[in-house]
Amino acid sequence: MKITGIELRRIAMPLRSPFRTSFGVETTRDVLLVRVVTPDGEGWGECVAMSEPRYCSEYVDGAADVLRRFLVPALPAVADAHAVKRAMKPFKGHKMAKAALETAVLDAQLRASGQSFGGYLGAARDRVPCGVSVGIMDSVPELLDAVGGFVDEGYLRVKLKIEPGWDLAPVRAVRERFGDDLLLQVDANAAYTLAHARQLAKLDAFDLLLVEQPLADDDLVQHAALAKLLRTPVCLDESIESAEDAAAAITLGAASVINIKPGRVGGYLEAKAIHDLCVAHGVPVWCGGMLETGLGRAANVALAALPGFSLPGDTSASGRYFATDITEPFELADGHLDVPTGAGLGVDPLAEVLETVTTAREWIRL
Ligand code: OSB
Ligand code: MG
Repeated sequence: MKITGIELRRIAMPLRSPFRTSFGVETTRDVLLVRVVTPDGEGWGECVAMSEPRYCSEYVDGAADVLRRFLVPALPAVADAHAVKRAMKPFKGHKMAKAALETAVLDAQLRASGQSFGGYLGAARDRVPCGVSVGIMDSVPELLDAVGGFVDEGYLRVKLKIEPGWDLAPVRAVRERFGDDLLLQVDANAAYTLAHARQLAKLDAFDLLLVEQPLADDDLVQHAALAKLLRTPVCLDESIESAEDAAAAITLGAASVINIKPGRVGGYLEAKAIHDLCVAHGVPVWCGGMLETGLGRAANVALAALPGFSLPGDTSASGRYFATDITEPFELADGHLDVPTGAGLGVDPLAEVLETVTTAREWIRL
């Protein structure tokens, strides 16, 4: 497929409510979109980097910079997604920027051939069970209200964000209020150290599905040590940036579950490789989220339909995040989202909405 040029488009998406984690508060999702233009059509990729380098080292301005200065100029004039991945490999890191470009090319390629993301990746079902990630709140009653709202909407699993000082009490309160049948898990976003092992082990009493990324992203050995001290399964998010990282984590015993985020690992090809590796090792995976718009969500929902995704993902409905999405909204039905079936992502940006949220755009000719 010939590539004519690339548009980098920055949009600002107000969140319906602030989303607080152990690393910061988000009130507006600042998103970089990559649009690949070919003689036959176009393709879209959403960069999941955040405004500031707090979740990981990437941030939106940095992603835009590495795309325009290094990744886009390295593209062959004729390329498919695999060729794009190879061409970007000499540049270290910047997985989220790479993922956005590779996804845009993959979308263009699949739209041209009439195949859906789900079909291409190997989706095994036509809808996926959905969980919801619930931020840190000012009080336990406020948290119980929020969780109650999501349970009423039909979410099949709840993830609570935790940090030191906001862990046992909110988990206990949610367990007591919503009962033992609620699928419940927690995510620390690297807020603890191994010195907190005894505190974290107290979470064992609440029958959690898993504890996500308790320790720092580069602490694989310490995650392995912690895993031996907990009954709750340890899941890794930030620590896993490649299939090699996943293999190391599994070998070390640092993770018994893996959160796959395509942006964090450099794209859907790598995400699929991690899925295949985990299936081969009997390690359950689930699809994480980065507060994506409908464009990123479409591809995530397709990925989450692969057979190894045996736990509900952070693939919530559009309305959990935005009053108005840039695509037709993803809506929860019976706790599930439908996997798009149209060519490529199977969803299109709504031109007027996209215009209203756009804050900057730039065209790079190849
Ligand atoms: O750690 O999974 C995370 C959002 C932004 C950055 C990191 C994380 C998250 C979430 C929200 O937990 C997942 C979602 O609903 O998109
Ligand atoms: Mg996480």
